[in-house]
Amino acid sequence: MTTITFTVSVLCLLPQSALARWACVRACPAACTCTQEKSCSVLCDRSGLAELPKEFPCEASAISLEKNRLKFLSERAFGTLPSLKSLSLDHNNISFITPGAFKGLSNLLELKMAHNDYISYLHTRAFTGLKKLLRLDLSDCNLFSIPDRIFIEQTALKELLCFQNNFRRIPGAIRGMENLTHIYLERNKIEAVAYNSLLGLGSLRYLNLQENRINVIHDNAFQDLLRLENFYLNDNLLSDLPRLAFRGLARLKMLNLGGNQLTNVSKTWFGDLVELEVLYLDRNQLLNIEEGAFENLTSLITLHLNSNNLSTLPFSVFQPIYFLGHLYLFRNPWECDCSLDWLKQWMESYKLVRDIPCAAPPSLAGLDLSQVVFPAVNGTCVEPAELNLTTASSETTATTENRFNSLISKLLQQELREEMGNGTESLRNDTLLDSEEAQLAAGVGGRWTQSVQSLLCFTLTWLLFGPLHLSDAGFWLYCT
Ligand SMILES: *C1O[C@H](CO)[C@@H](O)[C@H](O)[C@H]1NC(C)=O
Ligand SMILES: *[C@@H]1O[C@H](CO)[C@@H](O)[C@H](O)[C@H]1NC(C)=O
Ligand SMILES: *[C@@H]1O[C@H](CO)[C@@H](O)[C@H](O)[C@H]1NC(C)=O
Ligand SMILES: *[C@@H]1O[C@H](CO)[C@@H](O)[C@H](O)[C@H]1NC(C)=O
Ligand SMILES: *[C@@H]1O[C@H](CO)[C@@H](O)[C@H](O)[C@H]1NC(C)=O
Ligand SMILES: *[C@@H]1O[C@H](CO)[C@@H](O)[C@H](O)[C@H]1NC(C)=O
Ligand SMILES: *[C@@H]1O[C@H](CO)[C@@H](O)[C@H](O)[C@H]1NC(C)=O
Ligand SMILES: *[C@@H]1O[C@H](CO)[C@@H](O)[C@H](O)[C@H]1NC(C)=O
Ligand SMILES: CC(=O)N[C@H]1CO[C@H](CO)[C@@H](O)[C@@H]1O
Repeated sequence: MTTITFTVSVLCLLPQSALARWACVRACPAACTCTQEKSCSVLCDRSGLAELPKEFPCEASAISLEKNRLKFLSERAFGTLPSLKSLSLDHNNISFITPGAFKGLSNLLELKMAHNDYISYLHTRAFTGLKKLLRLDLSDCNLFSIPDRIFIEQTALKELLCFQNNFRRIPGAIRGMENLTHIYLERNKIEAVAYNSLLGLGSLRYLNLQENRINVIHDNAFQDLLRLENFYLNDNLLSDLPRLAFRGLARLKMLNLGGNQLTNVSKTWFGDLVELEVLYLDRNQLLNIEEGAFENLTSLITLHLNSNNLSTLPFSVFQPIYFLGHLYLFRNPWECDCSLDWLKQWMESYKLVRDIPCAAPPSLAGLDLSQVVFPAVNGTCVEPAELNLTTASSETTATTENRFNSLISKLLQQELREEMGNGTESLRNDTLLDSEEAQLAAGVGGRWTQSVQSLLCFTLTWLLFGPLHLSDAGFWLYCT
């Protein structure tokens, strides 16, 4: 019984698939290879074709004509191919598309025409008949603009690739295309994003505008992009953004503003970006980040602030603290004073931050923040300029630990003062670069030898805390 069923099913399928294979191959153009697997695909890449073949198999589901020398597409250039889903004309030399060239391809889903250096113009009816198109690739052509009504029939379009052309503005043709999910417009010459450039793009998840010349973004320009997840605005000429530029973009996961000319980060920009995971603000000229700027970024994992003009970073910028992940701060002129003490502690505690070279004070230039030891009096960081013996001796109510800390500080400080005079210069001597530096910090060459000082230090430690605390790194710094 099973044998019979098996035989029958083979008999039923065999003629059909054989017929299809025969039909696909029968009409195969001379320059092409045709194969019938699940569907009929016609491969004519690199065949030196200067003109389209006269006929394609009418079952054709995919046709590839990449890397030929095609110059011109006439009306109904491909005839009627109701099964055609995918057509690639990448890397040809097409300069003109006759209106109606694709008529007859009513089920085409994907059209690739990238890397045709001479397409500088498209007629309003260039894509007539392509009512089901989902993906259109016009990248690396030579387009300066496209007609506003060119996509009037392509209402289903999801992905539009137009990177590396000569657009000076965002094509008006995309306005209101509510099914678009991906727009690639990087490497054009776009100068502004107008309030209406991106209206009605409610499905958009990916927008790439990087490497343009955008210097102005109008108020509310992104207001309809409520589903946007990945947004590239990097490497443009932005020196400022509208107050509420990203209002409502609650699904945004990645925002790249790197490589612009921003000087301030406003606290109003990112208030709605509760899902943002990665924020790039690198390679700007940031001098200032407003308190609360990152306040609502409760999903943030990575923040790039490297290569800016930041000299300080108030702790309050990161409050409340939920920030977890990576913080990039290198290539900034950091002023390593007490206001960065919190950052140093972060570096040590969380290992999220690395590489914070100090540019100031001059005595610390070139050192990494992680190597700077801030003098502590009464348990809190004190600028060396403020440190003086009067202050230190007035702390009668200090706890034992504080007293110990400040006692050691005082001793060191007194010696340093005696040795180098006063002023911030002495901070240099509180810096531990390596063991040599540590010895300097302890005042080698001073009134005391290092060993006498160490002995005093250990003795004090022992007296006050017992041997346990000798393992404490903080005390080691003082004692070695
Ligand atoms: C200490 O500071 C005072 C006032 O700023 C200055 O006059 C003096 O020369 C300084 N001493 C040393 C040794 O640098
Ligand atoms: C491509 O087309 C342009 C203009 O139609 C022509 O100047 C150029 O020579 C062509 N290049 C090739 C390789 O055929
Ligand atoms: C979006 O696509 C769906 C089908 O995928 C279609 O019904 C709808 O009309 C399209 N939207 C627009 C604005 O054409
Ligand atoms: C940047 O912030 C500083 C200080 O808050 C302010 O003086 C300056 O005007 C701001 N600059 C811009 C371009 O917003
Ligand atoms: C953070 O979100 C709250 C609640 O949505 C809002 O009231 C506040 O203004 C936001 N903060 C900023 C800096 O936008
Ligand atoms: C940032 O620093 C660079 C080089 O250090 C300098 O040329 C530029 O003018 C600075 N920008 C601002 C806004 O201070
Ligand atoms: C030393 O400390 C006292 C008391 O806090 C303060 O009034 C004085 O200005 C300090 N001196 C220096 C040079 O900072
Ligand atoms: C040291 O700390 C104690 C208690 O925390 C405080 O009362 C005192 O004012 C502090 N002294 C100085 C000089 O800051
Ligand atoms: C002992 C020692 O190295 N002192 C140095 C402290 O810092 C000043 C300024 O950098 C130097 O001039 C001293 O030689």
